[in-house]
Amino acid sequence: MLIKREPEIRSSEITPELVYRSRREFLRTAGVGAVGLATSSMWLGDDLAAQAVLANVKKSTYMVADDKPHSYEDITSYNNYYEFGTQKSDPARYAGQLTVKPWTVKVDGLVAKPADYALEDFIKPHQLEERTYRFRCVEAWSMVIPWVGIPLADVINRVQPDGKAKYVEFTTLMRPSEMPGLRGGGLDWPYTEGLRLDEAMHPLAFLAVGLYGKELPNQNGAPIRLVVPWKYGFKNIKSIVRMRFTEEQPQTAWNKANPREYGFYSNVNPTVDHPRWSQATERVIGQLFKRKTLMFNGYADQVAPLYKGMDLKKFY
Ligand SMILES: Nc1nc2c(c(=O)[nH]1)N[C@H]1C(S)=C(S)[C@@H](COP(=O)(O)O)O[C@H]1N2
Ligand SMILES: [Mo]
Repeated sequence: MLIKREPEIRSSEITPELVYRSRREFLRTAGVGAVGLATSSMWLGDDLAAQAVLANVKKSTYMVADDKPHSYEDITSYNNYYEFGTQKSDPARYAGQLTVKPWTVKVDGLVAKPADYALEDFIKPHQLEERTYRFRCVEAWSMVIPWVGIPLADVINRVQPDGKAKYVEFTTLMRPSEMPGLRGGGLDWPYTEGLRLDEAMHPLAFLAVGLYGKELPNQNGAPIRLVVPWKYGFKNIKSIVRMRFTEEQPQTAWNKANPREYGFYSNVNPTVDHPRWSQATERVIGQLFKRKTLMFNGYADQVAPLYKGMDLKKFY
């Protein structure tokens, strides 16, 4: 079923994977880090400017997965994005029709600088980096994905939550005319997620706007999505239109739909089974043998202190 092919690359695309790879190789051998490129304020709104910026970001050496990244084809054809349907192939088939430019993110709640931010004012080119993270879905499959984006903490520091804020809630776009899955899917739309503020400020928490040096494909959550690599995939909310800072723990779409199966924390934990299946192992997409699931998806050294003293069976 998962047939490996070369990624299909439109001739209009400036940075196919192979070019990207060789450029990365070049940058490494040339010892070049960040390459300063077009930084006009409309950079993400303009296809060419965005491609030029995204193809040349610095590669983070900071806490990345050691495995080889999955292919562009795997990452962009086997997706969960219920707004477009519940089949793994639905997002690739239907998300192309989603309009992602222009895009604004509303920041509100307990924050000093609430506003409707144009995406390009939210994501500064010089802060971009590539982070290759292991990704673990609660359905017990995993991939390794080279994201491009900025640390979530950078954005949070800029909008300045006030002293009372303890959580941040994220909301996905809800646009029935472009999202056929909103008619079903069993979730109470719009899709929402949340993090405790200290989790959100953790240096591993990331806002992705790109993948493999290109703009995020719609099926992966364009134009901006969350990546929290120590948590199950459903925490990684796509196509974010709102960030709200709160004192109370926000509700989350999956917890509302099935509180017994999906908790607020959703940390990857091989010792706490899902009520309907084990979390001890995972199927690595494209590989024959299962691998053992690691505590906090392999990021325990970095994130375990966030949960010190908590009963992780209770706070699942
Ligand atoms: N808005 C929204 N975000 C979402 C989902 C969704 O259905 N809607 N699915 C989640 C789940 S279950 C997973 S596993 C990941 C999948 O991300 P990927 O398709 O980029 O691998 O997105 C998460 N974010
Ligand atoms: Mo998932």
